[in-house]
Amino acid sequence: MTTVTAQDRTAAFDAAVAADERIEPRDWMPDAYRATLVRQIAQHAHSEIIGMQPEANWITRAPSLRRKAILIAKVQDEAGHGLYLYSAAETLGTSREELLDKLHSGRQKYSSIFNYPTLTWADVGAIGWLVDGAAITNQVPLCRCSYGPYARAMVRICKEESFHQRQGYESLLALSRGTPAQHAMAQDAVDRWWWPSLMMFGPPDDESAHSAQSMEWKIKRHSNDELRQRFVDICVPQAEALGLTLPDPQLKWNDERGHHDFGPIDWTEFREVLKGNGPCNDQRITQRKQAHDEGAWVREAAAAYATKHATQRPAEPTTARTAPGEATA
Ligand code: FAQ
Repeated sequence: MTTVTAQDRTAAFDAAVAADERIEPRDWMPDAYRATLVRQIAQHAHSEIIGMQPEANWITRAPSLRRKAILIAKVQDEAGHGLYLYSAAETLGTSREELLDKLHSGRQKYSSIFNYPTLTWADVGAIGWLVDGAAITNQVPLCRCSYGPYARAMVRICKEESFHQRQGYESLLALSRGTPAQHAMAQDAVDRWWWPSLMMFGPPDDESAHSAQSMEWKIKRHSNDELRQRFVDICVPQAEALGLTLPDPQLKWNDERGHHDFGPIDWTEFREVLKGNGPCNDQRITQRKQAHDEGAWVREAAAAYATKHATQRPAEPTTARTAPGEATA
């Protein structure tokens, strides 16, 4: 019998990643790869569920039944994304309870973007256009992530995010083409959400602690700055079509680079938000913990129901099931 050494396992893992094969839950993987995935997937899952709050703030005040129905569906989609992602993290041996506990106690992060307030209805459109737009730019490459369950979750999430982005764009377009007051409201929302959206991509490459290793493992396929640049290039013509201005006087096409140049990002603000000093950090976590506590009875009931059905599983039917009125063979 041949003995598989740690070296053999590492070599097999490296070869699979190099060949663009997927790593699956039962495959051996380095501890640091597992830890990086749990960190990123958890942060992503937390972002989806905390991200429900700023938009849900407008459900009761949506300007029409159609807008309300769309917004409810969108917020519900974000909850679903969180659940796919917690499930992906579970395949790495980390329970949802543990991750939620880390979120509630501040030991794990969620995206900086959700610490900003939604002050007007136009913010819902700006979130759809810019925040979902940034999310898609970042997440489409994650569909090719080396870890199978994360990559597969991302395929479905990206389809839904893409719809979210379009609804945000359409909503902003309606405002931009509306009355002068509506146009001004759309412009004000874009002015406030533009820079925080650029921060979603993470710190600049030379300050990104995890990028190099995550790219080597093919968890991340592009660096933070590459994706940020891609997003800026996508948004400029879309802003023109919307009739809105991006709040950056230094934004201009650079023929030599084949990209838009843009002004400096306020990384001090980013770091402050990450430290918990953003406009809504306390509110988001307080509300999240309250929702978790108030939902305890639902989790208990669901667990009791699952236990009951696991112990009282009905015997397999011995004959084929037939629809009413259908003749049995
Ligand atoms: N906010 O070394 P890097 C959405 C942290 S989903 C907070 O560059 P990495 C859908 C980072 O964790 C939005 N923290 O890190 C939606 C690390 O800290 P740590 C979320 C940030 O992982 C739309 C440290 O800084 N999307 O919007 C942020 O290689 C509308 C050093 O950074 C994802 O999570 C930030 N912006 O790259 C929902 C996508 N940036 O862990 C509702 C998946 C960085 O050492 C409504 N995640 N940090 O303590 C990723 O692609 C990556 O994790 C990055 C960061 C790109 C976010």
